[in-house]
Amino acid sequence: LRLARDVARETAGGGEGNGFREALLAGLESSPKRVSPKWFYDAQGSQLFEAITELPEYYPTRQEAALLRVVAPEWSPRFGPEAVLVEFGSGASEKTRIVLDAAPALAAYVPIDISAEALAAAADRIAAAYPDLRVRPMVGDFLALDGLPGGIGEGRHVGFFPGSTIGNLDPAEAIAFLRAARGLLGDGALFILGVDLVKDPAALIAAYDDAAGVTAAFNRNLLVRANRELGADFDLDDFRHRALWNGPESRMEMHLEARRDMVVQIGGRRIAFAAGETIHTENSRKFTAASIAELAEAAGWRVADFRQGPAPAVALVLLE
Ligand code: AVJ
Repeated sequence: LRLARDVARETAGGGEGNGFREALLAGLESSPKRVSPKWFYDAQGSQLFEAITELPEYYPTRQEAALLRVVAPEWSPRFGPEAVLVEFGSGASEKTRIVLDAAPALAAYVPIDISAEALAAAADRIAAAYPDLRVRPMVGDFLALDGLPGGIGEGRHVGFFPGSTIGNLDPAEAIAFLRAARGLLGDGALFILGVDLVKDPAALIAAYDDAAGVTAAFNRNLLVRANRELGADFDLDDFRHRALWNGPESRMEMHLEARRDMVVQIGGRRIAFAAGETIHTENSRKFTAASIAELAEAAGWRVADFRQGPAPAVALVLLE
C-alpha cells in the first residue's frame, strides 16, 4: 500500500501497471467469463457509483445512513480515548462523517480505497472538515493489506466497512478478509459492518436495474475502462446489462450479456463471445441476522450488537 497522492500521480497518464490488463484477460479467458467488481472503480466508475447511491431504487445507502445516525452515538462511547477509525473501501467518505460527528474523541482516520483519485479528494475534504483529526489515506486493495501506517494513534482501532461491500466477496473471501482485518486492527478492536438483508427479489432487482440506466452505465464502465486504458475495442451497444437474483446463493448478480457472436480485441489478444454469453461482473450477497453471525464467528469475531432498520431493511453490526 502506498500513499494516495503518489499513486494518483503515477496513474495519471493511464492504467499501466495496476494489474487490470492481466486480471481482465484472465477473467475473459476463463469459463464462464468473469471479472472482479473492484475494476469498476476508476475515477468515472466511482462517480457512477456515487450517482447510484442517489437513485430512488437504490435504497441501501440511504437506509444505512439513517440507521448509522441512530447507532453511531450509541456505539461511539465504546471506542475510548485516542481511537483510530480504519475504513475499508472508503470511496467518497460520506458515511464516515456520521461516525466522526458521533465520535469527536477519535484521534485518527485511515481511509483505504482502490481509486486513488477518489481517495485523495475524499481525504482532503475530511481533513479540511475535521482539523483535529489525523487523516492517513492508503491506496490499495483492502483484500491485500499488509499493514497500517505507524504512529497514528495509541487507542482502540475501529474497523468500518459499510455499504454491504462485504457482499461482493464470496463466503471464503469474506471470512479471510474479516480474519485479516482482525489481525490488522489488533487487540481490543471493534468492527462496524454494514450489510444488506434478504428481501423481496423485486425490490432487489429494481435496485440493480434502475429505470434511469445508471447501474447499466456503471456495469458497462468496465468495458469503457478497458477501451480507454487497454485499447480494447468493445462496442458498448453489443452488451446488455443484466441484474438477477440468485436465491440458492442469496445474492444479486450483475452480468454483461453479449447481444451477438463477436470477437473483441484487448491489447493484442482476441476474445470470442457467443450471443447470450455473459461476463459475470458482480455478486452482491444479501444476509440475515443468522448468516451474518455465522460469518463473523467463522472469522474470529463476536456480534456485540445487530441493528436492523425499517424496510427496505439493511443492518449494521458491531463486532468485537
Ligand atoms: C458498493 C458493492 C455495495 O453491491 O450494492 C451498486 C455496488 N453494484 N449497484 C452493491 C453496486 C450495483 C454496491 N456495493
